[in-house]
Amino acid sequence: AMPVLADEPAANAIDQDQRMEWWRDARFGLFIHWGLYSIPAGEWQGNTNHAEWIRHTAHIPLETYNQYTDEFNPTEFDADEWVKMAKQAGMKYLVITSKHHDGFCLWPSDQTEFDVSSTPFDRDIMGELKEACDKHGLKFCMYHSIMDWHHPDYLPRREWEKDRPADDADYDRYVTYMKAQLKELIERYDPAVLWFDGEWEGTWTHERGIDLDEYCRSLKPDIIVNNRVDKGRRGMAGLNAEGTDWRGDFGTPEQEIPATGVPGVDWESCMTMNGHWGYNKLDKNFKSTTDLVRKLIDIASKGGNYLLNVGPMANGEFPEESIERLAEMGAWMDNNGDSIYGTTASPCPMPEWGRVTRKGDRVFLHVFDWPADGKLVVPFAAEVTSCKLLAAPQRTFETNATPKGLELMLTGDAENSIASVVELTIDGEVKPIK
Ligand code: H79
Repeated sequence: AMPVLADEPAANAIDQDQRMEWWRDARFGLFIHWGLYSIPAGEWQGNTNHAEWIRHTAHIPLETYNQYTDEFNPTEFDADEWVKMAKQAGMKYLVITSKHHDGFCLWPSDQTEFDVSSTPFDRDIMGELKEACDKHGLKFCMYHSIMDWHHPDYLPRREWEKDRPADDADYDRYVTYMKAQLKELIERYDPAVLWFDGEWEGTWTHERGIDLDEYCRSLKPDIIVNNRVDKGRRGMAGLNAEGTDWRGDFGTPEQEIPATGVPGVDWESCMTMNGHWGYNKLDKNFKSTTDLVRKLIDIASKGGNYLLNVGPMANGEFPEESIERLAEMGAWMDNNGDSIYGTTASPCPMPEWGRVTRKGDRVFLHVFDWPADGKLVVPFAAEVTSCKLLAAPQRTFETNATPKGLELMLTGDAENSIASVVELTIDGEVKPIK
């Protein structure tokens, strides 16, 4: 056979820009952390600050934690309801924990008994969600933890683990298990994204990352994989270290938003609505809808995606506070989503009054602080052909070119207290002014 040239793409490799097209347009997705940990709901022996890490943070013995499989019975679970809430919020994709660090599988896996088929709720949760996503036009995606505190072959052990003997553990055998599971997930549920996590432990290596990335791609050539498949991620900032050709299609800032855009790099900030990923019954410290929408705008203005989390309860329902916020974000998105979907990063420095996004010949000004005197300076020079409110296009405004930038003469009150979006149509270039 002909030798394959080093710079020749694999036969099944699909161009990255092509694979990432829907993802870049989507901008807004729902993260779901759900598993056995939703049953203790954050509480263990009087301590109430736990969540999806509860087995680790409360040092729960394996045999004790395993007993939650007898209790997992989310009779109120309705995949259609969940997906409809995401859709109405304006989200374009959904990422759910097929398996978190505790090792429990939310689909009936042929590879383990530690799965939903060993619970009273013997239903294919992943299958139901995939079907609902297809029905409502959302991309169905999966989070899958590399770290696994349950599998006998996973290494290393935590220092407090006394009940999972390490003597006969074989990490290669664990990786074989994980790959067999991923084959099940890809073949049965066809996830658009695989969102890996728990890659930071010393047992996971760059070589293993390359192998896993190629394995997933061999099963589904257009799959999108996050950078946690490999070892490039640097801390919670989530972007890759420079100097190595790390695998993964996008960076993963966690609970933070980059200070500026990152030209040429795809990234997605994942964030909680309150202070936990998994359900915590006492955590009522929810961000306001205004805060959440402005985070989405801030992220879009920097060219990133926002993956916003909900931690459903053990009965299968979303917490009331999450339902409210999704609905309220949706109300803003209904009128203003055109300024988010399919946009690219701001063409100018970040102004004090808000944020800026762009789509072709249109520039969107997200005004957080509506000026009392009506004067708004946008730090770029451009030929403006129209200037109006996106959600109330009958309200048009005058613009003047000044040395500091384009000056808008806003009239009337803010259209929306979260963010009023002014839509500019531009003829020709947009020249930023520093
Ligand atoms: O699934 C949610 C959390 O349970 C999980 N990721 C999100 C999406 C999560 N795992 N760990 N953490 C969050 C915080 C862990 C931080 C650390 Fe590290 C791991 C500190 C040291 C090792 C990451 C890697 C940050 C620095 C190095």
